[in-house]
Amino acid sequence: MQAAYDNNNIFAKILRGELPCHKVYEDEHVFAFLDIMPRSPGHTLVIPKAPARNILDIKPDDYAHVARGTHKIAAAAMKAFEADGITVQQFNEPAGGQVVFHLHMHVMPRMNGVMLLP
Ligand code: DGP
Repeated sequence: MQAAYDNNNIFAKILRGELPCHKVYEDEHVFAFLDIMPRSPGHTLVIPKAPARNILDIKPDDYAHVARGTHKIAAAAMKAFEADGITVQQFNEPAGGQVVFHLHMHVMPRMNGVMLLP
């Protein structure tokens, strides 16, 4: 069984305005900001405002908002960075590569010839 949602995770603190971030987008349901360790120019994280540890925890309706937000950010990032493509990535639980336990979608613009950083 997976752990319960922790209200003190870093992204919950960013949502509450307790920690700074570079905000990219916000609406009623989602919040987007630049990743502090970017793996590509414009690497953005899209998170639900609803408390959800990861995809295994989120309600379908809340996940639909995340999908909509990710779709919007991907299209905007393609334009803003004149990208040739976009990588969307998401990790769940430590075994799945998750480090911060508030669901987040990585949106990484890709330019031909520019490698994703590790
Ligand atoms: P993961 O849970 O594996 O998807 O990795 C968490 C990502 O969150 C990683 O790319 C770095 C980013 N990150 C961690 N702490 C902060 C922070 O305080 N601010 C921002 N903007 N990004 C963070």
